Amino acid sequence: MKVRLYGVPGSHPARCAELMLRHKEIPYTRTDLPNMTSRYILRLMGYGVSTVPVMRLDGRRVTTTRGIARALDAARPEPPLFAGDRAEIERAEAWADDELQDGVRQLARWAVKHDREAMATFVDGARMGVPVGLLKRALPAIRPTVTLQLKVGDATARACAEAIPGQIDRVDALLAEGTIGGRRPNAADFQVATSVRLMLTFDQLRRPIAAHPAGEHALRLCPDYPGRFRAILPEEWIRF
Ligand SMILES: N[C@@H](CCC(=O)N[C@@H](CS)C(=O)NCC(=O)O)C(=O)O
Repeated sequence: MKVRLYGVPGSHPARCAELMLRHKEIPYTRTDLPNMTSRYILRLMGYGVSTVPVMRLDGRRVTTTRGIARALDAARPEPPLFAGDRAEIERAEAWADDELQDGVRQLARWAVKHDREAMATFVDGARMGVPVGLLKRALPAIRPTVTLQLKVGDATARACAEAIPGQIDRVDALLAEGTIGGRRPNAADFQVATSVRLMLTFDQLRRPIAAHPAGEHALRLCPDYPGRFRAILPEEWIRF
């Protein structure tokens, strides 16, 4: 099986796809496209979507984390990504994909604008065809172009931050009822864990989230993840 995965540096859904590939023990190569311009490149590559992850699987184009989960299960059924109550797993996966993933993405986009140091921390491990050290040296020139496209306002970011404690409670509930957190992780496990893992890159959220089963689950499934946001969130946005 020949797999090439495309992401962008720091992308939590791209990490979700990577974790599913590793879970299936499918060798792959990863390429990172530049953040905030990836959508134009994807169009030129013929993927017909504007978001990563996308994947080339034995010559076939596969898009989105949910599409990738199903394509991987079809290509290599063991270990399955939907073992057990498939409807419950798909419900949790859809919630995590639609709500959890995007809320923390919006907050991270706002935070990149407000923490000048953050961008450099998220390129650690990036596979863009240039050494990471060189990439970091180029960031002062690249940063203004990228941040210009980060259009998340304070009201949106605040709503996303305020939603996090409720989302963590919901992840705890999914763990308690056994939809996720079983012996063999499923597609919802990877979808949930990578979004919670991105939350854990915020200095102000790390400790309260790590105290929850949701935090322990994210760190267990996704121990290595780049990036750090310093204490740039207004305290009144943090509702733990
Ligand atoms: N929910 C989808 C979309 C993922 C998504 O939005 N990815 C972001 C990176 S984290 C992206 O590619 N954004 C590019 C853009 O919006 O231009 C999935 O899981 O595949």
